[in-house]
Amino acid sequence: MRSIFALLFCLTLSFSLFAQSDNAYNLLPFPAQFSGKDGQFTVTAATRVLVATKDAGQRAAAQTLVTQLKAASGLPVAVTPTTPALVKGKHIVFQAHKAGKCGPEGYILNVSPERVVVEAETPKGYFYAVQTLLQLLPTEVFSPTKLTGVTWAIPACQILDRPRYAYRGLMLDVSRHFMPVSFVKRFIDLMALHKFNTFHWHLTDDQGWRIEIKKYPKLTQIGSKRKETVLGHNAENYPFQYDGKEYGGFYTQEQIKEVVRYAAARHITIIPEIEMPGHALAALASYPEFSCDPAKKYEVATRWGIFKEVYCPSEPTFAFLQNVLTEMMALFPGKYIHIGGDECPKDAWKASAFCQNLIKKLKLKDEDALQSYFIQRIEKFVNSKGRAIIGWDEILEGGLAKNATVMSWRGTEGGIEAAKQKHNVVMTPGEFCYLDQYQGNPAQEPLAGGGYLPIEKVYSYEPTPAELTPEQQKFILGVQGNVWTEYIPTTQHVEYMVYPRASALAEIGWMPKGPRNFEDFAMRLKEHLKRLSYLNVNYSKRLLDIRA
Ligand code: TNX
Repeated sequence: MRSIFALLFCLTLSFSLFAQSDNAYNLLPFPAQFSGKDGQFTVTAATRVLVATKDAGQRAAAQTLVTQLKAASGLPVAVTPTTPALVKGKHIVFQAHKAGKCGPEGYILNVSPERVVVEAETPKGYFYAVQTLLQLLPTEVFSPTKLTGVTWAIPACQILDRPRYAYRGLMLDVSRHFMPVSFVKRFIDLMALHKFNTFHWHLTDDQGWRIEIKKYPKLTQIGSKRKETVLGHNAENYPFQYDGKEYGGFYTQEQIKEVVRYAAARHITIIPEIEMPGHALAALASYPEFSCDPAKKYEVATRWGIFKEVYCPSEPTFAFLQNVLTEMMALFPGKYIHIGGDECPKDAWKASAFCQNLIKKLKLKDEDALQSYFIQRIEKFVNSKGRAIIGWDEILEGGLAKNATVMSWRGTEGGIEAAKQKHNVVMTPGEFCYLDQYQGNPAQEPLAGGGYLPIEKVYSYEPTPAELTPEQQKFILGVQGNVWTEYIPTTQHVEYMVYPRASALAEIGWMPKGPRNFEDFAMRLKEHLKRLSYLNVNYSKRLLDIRA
């Protein structure tokens, strides 16, 4: 039954592609339910965007639509707070949906030649409806400057849309290479266009601490800088050439607040990540007293990889981390704080008399159990402030903290195990979701992380493991793409690695599984890439080259 449905869907899709030259079938991500109708709604100088007087969510979303439409068309469209039902004429009308079909992120769109009606139950729903409307309009609507000779028409259609997963994320590593606020905002804008709702901000690592913490100024005075800029890499991908110039950067708390506000206006929650107990070298270079060997000399790392210098599970370290987390929680209002937890070598703990005594005193089995103790203490603290922790799948080792959410990156096994233990999971397996890997023939691509991940493979990913029972599958919150930046030194290069592979991931996170089909996606992507061109995105043209 399901396959007949999918077949009909594809047939309608391809037939309509021939029948229409508009954007009705170029939506990306594609909606849950879509039916094309005859005719179109044309935006003219007389068109108004009507919103309910008291609905701030409607007004904000409508303003997003109007701002972009006005910039590209020059038409005097404006948001008009009123009682929309009473206003006659060919207008775009926002109204509250009452029948409970939209849910927290969904919306309904009814476009006819007479009217465009936008319905939702939440500000987020209205916002996503607007993202869809912008994609239904001629692609030129994404032009930042006024264009003439375009008919600003929206193809008639009926859409009932809501996402498959509640969590749709992208992670950006700003430790290995620092990315300025202006770019982070642009990254967030592009996420919103794709209906992603979570930005995971990897703020600390061995190679740089990137967030101002007032109580510990050395974290940025020392930890945000490394003594050399990496210029090149050898065949094993290790840096071999340095320019001898200091490299660095960090965000002030004011800048962080600004980005949080910016993201919130685009319905994107930020999850900040502070790595512990490993990937801590930048912090230890600033405050060696939180290592197990304070007499040792620590320097912010200038090469990539995993380092043995990690936090010591001592009371002063916990006090330090709690103070850092307290400042962070004041900046980031979201539920989750990412505490890292990945790749923590245990050498320093094995060599430390303090750690060995602690293991005995706490009657722990080994160093893995000590890491688990570490994370559990941090979790208790974070939970006591009404927040929740999320960590890389190593936090399963030695016992999972009570309420932790697991990010499954070393394959899907960690996620499967966590779901079986009734813990929430975000799927981000390296094999499908690591956007630092090669997307084309390495001989023709800039140096990248190990692995080969063409867009076709990203698109083939199915985040919900079939081996889980329906009950266990509910713990799979969603999917995330990760942008590690060891080999990505510039913002232009980030865009090249991220798009259009993240467009594929956006569809995996949003669209129902049934009708998903790469050929169809690739066809819609062609027009979508024109949108990205208007936005000046430096996306990879590999797929276009292959299909030319
Ligand atoms: C593993 S994924 C890491 C990162 C690296 C990445 C490179 C994860 C939790 N840790 O520190 O940047 O591989 O692909």
